[in-house]
Amino acid sequence: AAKKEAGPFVPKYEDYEKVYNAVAKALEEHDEYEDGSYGPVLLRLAWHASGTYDAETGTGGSNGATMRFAPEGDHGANAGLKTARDFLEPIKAQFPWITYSDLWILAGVAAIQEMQGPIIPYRPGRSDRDMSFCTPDGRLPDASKEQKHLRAIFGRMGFNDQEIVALSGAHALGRCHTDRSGYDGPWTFSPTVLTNDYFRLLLDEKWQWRKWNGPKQYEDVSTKTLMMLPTDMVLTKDKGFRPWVEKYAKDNDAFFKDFSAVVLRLFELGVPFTVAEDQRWTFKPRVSST
Ligand code: CCH
Repeated sequence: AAKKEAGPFVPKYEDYEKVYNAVAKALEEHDEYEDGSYGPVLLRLAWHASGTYDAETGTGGSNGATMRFAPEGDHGANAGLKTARDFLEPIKAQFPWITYSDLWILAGVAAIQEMQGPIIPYRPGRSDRDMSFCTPDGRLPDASKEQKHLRAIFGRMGFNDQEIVALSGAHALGRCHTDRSGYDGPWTFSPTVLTNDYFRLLLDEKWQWRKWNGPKQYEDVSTKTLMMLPTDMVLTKDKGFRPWVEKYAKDNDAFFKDFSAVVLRLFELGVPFTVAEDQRWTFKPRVSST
């Protein structure tokens, strides 16, 4: 009988699950970073990889992982994301069959879930592309701008007002860094746990312009330890945005449900999947939520 040839390696659910678990374990082990987790910066990497999508031309999005290359890696909006890419290098080395594009998004899913957020269904299918696929600068939002800009940037990806507000709830996580964006400080008191606190604080705290040498940002009047960007505050001022801020501030379950749905869409923009929509996978969080 002819010797059976080993065909090309076709990764299955169990293989991606191993990668998920490796990211989750690395998050747990490297609690020395900043507020105690690489989760926020990993989520930002997945968002900036995806948020370059342009629905009209079908360019950008998470397929390609073109942020590996200059010029895209050097775009101002991507300052500091090398930290997240470097964090994932050992995992890429351990599982060389996964593409950077699928890995960055899987790491974003793991970051959300391991920071006690909702389950984000996932499917693979992204391929890495060369630097000729780098997107032009200016596709990601500018924090100093107003509602017109937000609607132009997110509208280009295909998102409406409700989805813009739900996505912005990610700012419950992480912080701004003066050496990255120029802004400074966290939005909430628990920047490594996903909650609807961003919306609650937006409405419940009094905010004033911070007096400092940096770019224009808000600080909370009572503790002066939290911050909001001009684009964050716009969500409470605009008639189309505000009702959603109020809804999510009152209802964490509604926020989690809508956040999961919109992040799933964000992470899939522009990806030519061969796996059907009803074949998405979910991975079990390593952390137990409270
Ligand atoms: Fe954001 N974000 N973001 N953001 N963001 C920053 C940090 C994080 C804007 C600006 C900034 C989303 C939408 C917007 C995260 C997730 C999301 C920073 C500080 C700026 C500035 C960067 C620094 O200095 O390190 C603007 C403007 C918008 C839209 O209007 C969306 C959407 C998401 C995800 C769904 C996360 C997480 C962070 C924290 C990163 C960290 O390193 O802690």
